[in-house]
Amino acid sequence: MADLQALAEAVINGDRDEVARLAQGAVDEGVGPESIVNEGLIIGMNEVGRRFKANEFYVPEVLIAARAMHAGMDIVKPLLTESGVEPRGTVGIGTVQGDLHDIGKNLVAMMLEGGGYEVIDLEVDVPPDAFVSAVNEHSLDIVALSALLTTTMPSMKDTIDALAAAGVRDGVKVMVGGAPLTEAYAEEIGADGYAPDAASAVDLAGELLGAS
Ligand code: B1M
Repeated sequence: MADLQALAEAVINGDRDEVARLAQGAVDEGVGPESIVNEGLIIGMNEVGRRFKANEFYVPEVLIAARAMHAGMDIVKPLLTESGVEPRGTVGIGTVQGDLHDIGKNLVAMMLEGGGYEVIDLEVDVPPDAFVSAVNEHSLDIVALSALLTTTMPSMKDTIDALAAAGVRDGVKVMVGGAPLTEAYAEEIGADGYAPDAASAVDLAGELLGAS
């Protein structure tokens, strides 16, 4: 019988080989890909997020765990597509113009993927117009903006303004995050939501799209 708790623990321990072995074992036993993601990989990453928030884990452990989670996702992803499980939504994520920090953004992207969203990663130093193009090209449900510098936070507002100027603001939700951000700043620039960390970002995406 597939042990999804052990899979979650292997993610927490950052044991990439064990994650791959257990995920493949679960697939071979006929466990559905959604269960493998929701009851194994995500449970593990949620705990990693909790430990990071509580200063029990630091960045290297988080990245090693995220890499391990990806080893599981690599096995499960093709099956999710095959089984016709609809993504919960499409998210375009990027670090805003002028900002090259991508560790947190990558964690958020991975957690959203693990949470069942299709994620279009626009990478770093993304100008407002590139977010607008992505909304049109990929029919995004959510635009997710990350910033780590106080000097690049205004680029989030520029991006929201560019979405409005292009006439696409009403059709997408905008979520923002990054170490220097606050809920108050998110409100001030007209974002739809702010998440302080990667685990909360998944919850927020669900709330913004009206899912449970
Ligand atoms: Co830079 N850097 N950095 N840096 N760097 C900071 C951010 C800084 C606080 C360091 C300091 O001075 N104490 C400071 C910013 C000061 C400020 O603006 N107030 C700073 C500076 C000044 C700079 C440079 C200007 C330095 C220089 O060249 N003089 C320069 C800028 C380059 C540029 O971007 N144009 C620079 C460069 C770099 C490196 C390239 C060396 C490297 C980045 C490598 C990379 O990302 N590939 C780097 C790093 C690593 C850091 C620190 C040390 C760590 C950032 C990090 O990855 N944290 C950082 C100091 C610190 O934070 N202790 C610092 C771990 C990561 C998991 O957390 O990114 O916060 P974080 O993401 C979290 C949440 O914020 C949230 O979820 C994540 C996971 O829980 N989150 C979201 C993030 N995005 C989200 C989006 C969401 C929701 C949640 O929804 C869309």
